[in-house]
Amino acid sequence: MTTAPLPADRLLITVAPTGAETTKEDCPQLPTTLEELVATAVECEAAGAAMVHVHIRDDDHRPTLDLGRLQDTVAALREQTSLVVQLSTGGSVHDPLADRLRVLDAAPDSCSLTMGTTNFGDDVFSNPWPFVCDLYQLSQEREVVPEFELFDLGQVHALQRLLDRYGLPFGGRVHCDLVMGVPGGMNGTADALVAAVRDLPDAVTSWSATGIGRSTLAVALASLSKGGHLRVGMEDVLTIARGVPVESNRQLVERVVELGAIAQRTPMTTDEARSFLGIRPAA
Ligand code: KMH
Ligand code: ZN
Repeated sequence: MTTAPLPADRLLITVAPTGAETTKEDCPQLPTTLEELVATAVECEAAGAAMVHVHIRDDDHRPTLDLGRLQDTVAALREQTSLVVQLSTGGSVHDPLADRLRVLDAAPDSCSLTMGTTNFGDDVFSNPWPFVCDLYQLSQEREVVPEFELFDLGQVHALQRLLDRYGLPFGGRVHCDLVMGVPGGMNGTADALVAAVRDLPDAVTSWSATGIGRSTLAVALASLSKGGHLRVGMEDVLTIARGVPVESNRQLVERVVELGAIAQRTPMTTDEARSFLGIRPAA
């Protein structure tokens, strides 16, 4: 895999448009159908996103890991966009581990890979160590580039342990995403971000951060000031200001493009992102 060094002013923007937690009833503008997801992805690419983190829904708008739907989603996103397609292997807190492993059968460019179990509001997001190891080895075998999701400092440490045991991911790059402000995970503050970044393994080649809910701006600004990248989207935040609902994922992407411009960072193109993350060029 050839990876070109990019100027440090480039900013990787990942959009997480849907998630598994918000209902369509509570948020009718949430993209839950394939048509809505693709339309959102097209808009977000035009606005500056280079990667899409995907959760899908069934005909009743409920989270699903149905393999046929996942395959159709990957195909549609590849046809209509040039975004790096990252499928969530986190799914919802109710998904069995076996179904989450099977996500890789849909052959995405990238997959999320959470580095440990986290209390998740009133629920538990289960990621036992043997599951993490199985999923990582499967990603290497299938040549899918993982994004390591880090919800707390213990998971930063666990990433070192995983890399020591199984070596580098497919593509040779190590990209992490700090998911901050989940009730049960690390706090969504600049101080917590600095602590997590300080402890990242030396093998990490890039990292982004996202702040859940009200922590979104604090985390985005802290990430930019530490030279990190950004994830935004309606999976993570549903208000654009206190009490003001988000209208669309594009609105969130546009806002971080503006924040990036103030920090003199330019959104990466999708081709640049592929090279940067060690993902094969688009077919
Ligand atoms: N929906 C959460 C339980 C991921 O996508 O990998 C897990 C999650 C992380 O969203
Ligand atoms: Zn997710």
